[in-house]
Order: sequence, then structure tokens, then C-alpha cells
Amino acid sequence: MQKHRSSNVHWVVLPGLVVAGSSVGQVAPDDAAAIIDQIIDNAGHYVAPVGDCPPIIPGEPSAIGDWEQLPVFTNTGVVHAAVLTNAKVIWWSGDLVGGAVSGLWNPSNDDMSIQNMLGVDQFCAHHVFLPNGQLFTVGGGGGGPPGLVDCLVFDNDTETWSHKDNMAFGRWYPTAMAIGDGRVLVFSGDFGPVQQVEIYDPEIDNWSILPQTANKLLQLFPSMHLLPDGKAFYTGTRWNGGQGWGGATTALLDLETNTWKDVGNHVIGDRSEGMSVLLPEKEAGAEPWRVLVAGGYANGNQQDSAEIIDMSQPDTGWKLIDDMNFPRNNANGVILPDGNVVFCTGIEGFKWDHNRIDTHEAELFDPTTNTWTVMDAMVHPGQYHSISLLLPDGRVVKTGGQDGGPVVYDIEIYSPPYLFRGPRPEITSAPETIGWGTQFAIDTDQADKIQMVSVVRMSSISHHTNSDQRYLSLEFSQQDSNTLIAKAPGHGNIAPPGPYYLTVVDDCGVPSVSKIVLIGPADACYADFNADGAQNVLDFIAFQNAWKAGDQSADCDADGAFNVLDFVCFQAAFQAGCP
Ligand SMILES: [Cu+2]
Repeated sequence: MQKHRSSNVHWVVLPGLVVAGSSVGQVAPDDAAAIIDQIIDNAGHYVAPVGDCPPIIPGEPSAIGDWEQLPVFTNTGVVHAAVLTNAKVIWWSGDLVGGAVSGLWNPSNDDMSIQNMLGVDQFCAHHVFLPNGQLFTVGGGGGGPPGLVDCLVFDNDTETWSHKDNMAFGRWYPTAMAIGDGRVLVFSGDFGPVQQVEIYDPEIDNWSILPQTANKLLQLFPSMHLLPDGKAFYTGTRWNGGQGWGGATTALLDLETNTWKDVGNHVIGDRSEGMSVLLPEKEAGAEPWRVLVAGGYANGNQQDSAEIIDMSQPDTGWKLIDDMNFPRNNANGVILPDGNVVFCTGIEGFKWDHNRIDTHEAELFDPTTNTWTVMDAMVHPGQYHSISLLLPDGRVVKTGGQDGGPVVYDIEIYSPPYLFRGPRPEITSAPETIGWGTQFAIDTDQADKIQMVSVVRMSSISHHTNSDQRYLSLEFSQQDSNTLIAKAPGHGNIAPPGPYYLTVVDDCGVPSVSKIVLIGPADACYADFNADGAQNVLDFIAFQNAWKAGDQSADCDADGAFNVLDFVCFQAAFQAGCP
């Protein structure tokens, strides 16, 4: 079984090897020999340095990354968490620990604060980001079923929560999922569970119920992902309350017809408490159609198994891939800006068992090879309710959890191997908002070294359920030594409107600190005056009609007058064209 990144490393040329900034030829011969011995002894356990990239030393942070425990503790219990667009981290556990309050942590200075959640107990809620970058929570309720109808948003500027429209159904343990037009679907919840699917429109602050044909008995916290064709995929992992509901078949909801179609069962049936990830495709411009489910609990056994389905050919079904190196019930899978996925946390045993075994080691999943590599180990258990999220600086924060073990307030930070592989490229400038399908400039002094431009959607997690998380590798070209021109994702089904980490990754695999951007509809292009997506004579007719009517939109030169200069102006805009 392939557990490591590369198996065919042949060392011939020593001068190309650089250790801590100096070539092997410059270190003492004994040291050089030791390094070479280590390399030969461990051949197959690392990737050879390429060009001037530092070597990857087995067992060292350059190969396995590094977990670090912070000297601070969470200011409240943690079951739910999100990184906000101001790079602060918000978390809460509702009445489980601490009551209806959230805590904010500023990773840059470890400032902590507490916010009132308006008396709404958000234990067992779910959450997604809205197109404007605000965190939106649905349902929950520590009192158990039937759960709350309440929905809240968090305002980063005032650091306060406020109410939004209520859902029709109380939803305890629901899953929310953002879709391509900026609306939010909510599935399941309650102990029934609720079969009705509701949809929220943030522009008018209104929930409505999808037609009855969209009803489906999903399990609690069903894992859902939006596919590039706009369909909502139930990937079969979910919460398990021990009721023996049985394994639901994975299924696809078509939002145009409001009907479900079965996709088939996992190879390992009844996989509850696993983690589901819409897989990164590292090839620039590739659409994310593959889904990974890993770990969990099936047929009474904790799972180290993992399966993938390619939803561009759903008839091919779920297929087992290599097992993880450890069983992981309640794992957290976190997409990194280089397109790999770090799996951490998880236990061996059912979530409420007091004699469970904690899995402390992280492992890295490479979606190009579908292989797992053991990484550094964390100190504290990552049990049921624990959370892990990507920070804008490329590190991963892990904390929280309880049940079957102590409440964890300790914060641990994982620095993936890419942070030990040489200097980081830097984004010196990029747009704050990026329109679908547009081209945009990224300023970086390392433009000639950049191998990848990626966006990772900012997301939130609870109960190992993260519907929003996704990664896209963007097509790009180098304009000059300081500028890249990247092509934004084409539409909302690939990149639902909302906040993303924009990152450049260099030829040593080292990512920049990410810039937080909003991706969404492109600004209307003036030359496409009738907004039909095409530039032709109809735009001139529409412009002329607006001009005749004295419509503000036809005051092209914005001088307050309607005259021939507006036609000159429009002709120039038309010739310049739309992106
Ligand atoms: Cu729970």
C-alpha cells in the first residue's frame, strides 16, 4: 500500500541539494555523509528537492509538519467554529458548555472576547457563509428535538449577532449548504428528522419550503456538497445517535426539478460519523466532481477506510481507495491551499465510549495520488465535537470537543510541511472582490516562481460536517516579473458567492499567506448594455432607447447632460469590450 508521497527517488547530483540555505558541498563531509545516508535509507519516504528547494527530511517538520500548543485557551466550549473574513476565529458550544455565548479569538494577538447569542442556544446548529461574507447559522438547540427555528448572522464590525427570518421547521442537527445563486439550503434536523428542504434568500431575508417532491428522509447532519452542475449531493456520512436508522443511499437533489435520484451505497455501508470532502483538483481550471468519504463508524466498527466517487460519472459508483493509517471516527478533513487535505482528530471507538482510543497523528491526503501520509501528532484528543479549520496563514487550528473524554479548551495549531520548505511567496496586491469569469491581476514579487493560484472557500465546521469547504485551482499566466493574471471561477455552482482564501503557491510547494476575497457576480459590463451576455447591435439599440428616455444609465460620460458625447463614450466602451 502506497502510504508515502514518492517512491522513486534517485540521488545523483549532490550540488543541487540545499540544506538550510547552504549546499551540501559547503557542509562538513561527515554531515553530508549522514544526510546522504539518511536519504538513501529512507528512499521512498519523501520527495527529493527540486532545483533550489530545501530537502524534505523524514521525521522532520519539512516532511510531517508540526503541531504546536498555544499558551492560550478557548474562552468558551467549542463545538461549532468558523474563521471570519477579518481573520478572527469564532466558536461556541451553546448550552453544552457556557450557554448561549460565542467566543472570538484573534490569532494575531491572542485577544479573546465573548458575544451574547441573544438567548438562542446554538448547540447542534449548522452554518455557512453568505455572499456578503457574513456567517449565518441555522437551528440547533441544546434542549434536543424538535430544535429551534431561529437563524442568526454575525456582524464582524460590531461583533454582534442578530436575528434573521425563522425557518418553518425546528431543526436540531441540520445541515446548511450554500448554492450558486447565493441562497442557502437546509436539510434534515430534528429527531424525525424533518424531511422538508427549506431555502433561504439573503437578499430578501426570507425562508421558503421547496416543493414536496424535494422531501427526503435524510439522517441528522447529512453531509452535503454542491456539485458543478448545481445539484446538491448527499454523500452518505452523517450523525449517528445509535437508533439504527440504517444507511441511507447516497443521493442527488436536482434543484431545477426538485427531485432526488439515488446514487448508490458506499462500499462500506452505513458509514456514519465520517468526514466528507469535495475533493480539490489541482489541475488549473478543473472542476471539482470527486467526493471523498473517510473514517466514521460502520456496522459497529470504527473505520480507517475511505472511498471516492467521481460525480462526473456517477454510474461508476463509490470505490474504496487506500485505507487511512488510523481509524478515525469523527475526523476533521481540512483542505489546504496547495490542494492537499489534512485529516486530523478522530477516535477509535464510538463517540460516547469512555474507553475509546484517541488518534493523535494527523495524515495528509493527496487527491492527485489518492494516498495518505502520516504527519506529526497533536497533544490533546480530537474527539467527538472537535473542530479543525484552515487559517489565512496556511496553518490549521484544532480545538474543542467533549463526550467520552474531557472538554478540550486547549488550542493546537498545525503547520503543514509546506511551511518548512523555504521562504514564502507573497501577494502584495489583489482585488478584494472578484467577479465570476473575469480576469484579475495578482501582484507578487515571485511571479516567475508561482506554480499554482488557488482559492479555498472559507467555511465552518461542526460535528465533522463542513458542506461549504472547496478548493479551486485557477488558470493563470505571468504578465511580468511582478504580476500574474488569473482567471476567476466561471460561475456560482463551482464557486458559490462568498468569502475565499486566495493563495499563490511557488515551485517548492510553499503557499503565500492567503488574501481574503469575495467571489461573486461580475460587475455589470457597460458595453453589454442590455446585459444579455453578448456584445452586438442590440446593445446600441438599448443604449439609444435609454438615452432617448433620459435614463441615467445612458449618461455615459456622467456629465449630467444627454448629448452626442454619450454616444461617443458608449462607442468607446463597446470597442474596449467586456472581459
Ligand atoms: Cu453533538
